[in-house]
Amino acid sequence: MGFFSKDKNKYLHGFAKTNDSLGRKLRFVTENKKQNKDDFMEQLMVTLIEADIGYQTSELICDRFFETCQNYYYLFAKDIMNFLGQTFREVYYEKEDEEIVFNENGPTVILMVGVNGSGKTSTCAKLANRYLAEDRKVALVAADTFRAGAMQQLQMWADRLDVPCICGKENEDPSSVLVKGCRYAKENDIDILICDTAGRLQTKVNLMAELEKMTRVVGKEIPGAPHDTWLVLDANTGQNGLSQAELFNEITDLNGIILTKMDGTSKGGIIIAIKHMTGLPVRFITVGEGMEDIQDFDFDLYLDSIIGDLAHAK
Ligand SMILES: Nc1nc2c(ncn2[C@@H]2O[C@H](COP(=O)(O)OP(=O)(O)O)[C@@H](O)[C@H]2O)c(=O)[nH]1
Ligand SMILES: [Mg+2]
Repeated sequence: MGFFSKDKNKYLHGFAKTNDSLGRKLRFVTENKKQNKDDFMEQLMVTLIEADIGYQTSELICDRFFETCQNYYYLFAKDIMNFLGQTFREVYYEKEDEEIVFNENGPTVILMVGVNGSGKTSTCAKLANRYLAEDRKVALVAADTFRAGAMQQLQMWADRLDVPCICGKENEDPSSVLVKGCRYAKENDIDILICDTAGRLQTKVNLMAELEKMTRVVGKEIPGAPHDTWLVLDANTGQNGLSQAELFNEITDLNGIILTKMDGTSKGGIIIAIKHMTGLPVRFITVGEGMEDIQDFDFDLYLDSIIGDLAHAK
């Protein structure tokens, strides 16, 4: 199977927990499979749902699996795992992942959105660190003006990274800070402008109006901006993460997810559910509180970490 051939040394430690919960349970189910198809299907559904894959996505995975693997009872566990892996892959890639958009004619503006505590501010710093390592000129914008502490937090990261941070005053309109950030970026030949925003849980109408305004003002300053709007989601919120993704995707033009705290107790199944339900790819995962604890998301490695061991078994 081609998709299990990746270098094991590149194993993402952030997926260890996913492997432990989903992988271990899938292994148990396939090694102790029920002969009755309905019973086996139920076992499989429960395992997938418990791993945060969500009801609709789990149902689709089961349907597809049984279409291609009718004789499952007579197969080895490793072959069933391979079939399951193929099914995960099919469901994930039903919609192709779009590439990250970079602006060729000026600063690329990245807007980070998401609820409070999801990891936006620290992820801004991790991304900045990463783009700096790619020799890009980076600046940060602290547009979370609702808490002075939030701006200070980003400023502290900026100092450590030695990148400029454009801050507003407490309670200043976040859009006006974004405008300042965009102007700074244009005047200083910044390649990547990473904008932290507030994550207040508020009414859908207010949130929509605020995001709409932020998007509009940056677009006026820099054509095409924001080039990327990424939803930052705490992987440990499980099914609630899927609801957040659906809500934000409905009210703003998202083009990716950053899944944080994958080093926590996350079950990781949410990745497949989000992609299936919203079409949004996971761009990065974060696996700790350090500046370097960010990784590209690679679906093949993710899949390998869940089911690779058994699928590779002789
Ligand atoms: N263990 C762990 N903690 C994280 C990760 N990402 C963020 N955090 C922590 O989560 C908390 C909230 O993060 P913050 O960036 O302030 O979230 P914000 O409110 O969305 O801006 C902080 O204590 C972060 O250090 C991660 O990948 N792993
Ligand atoms: Mg913050």
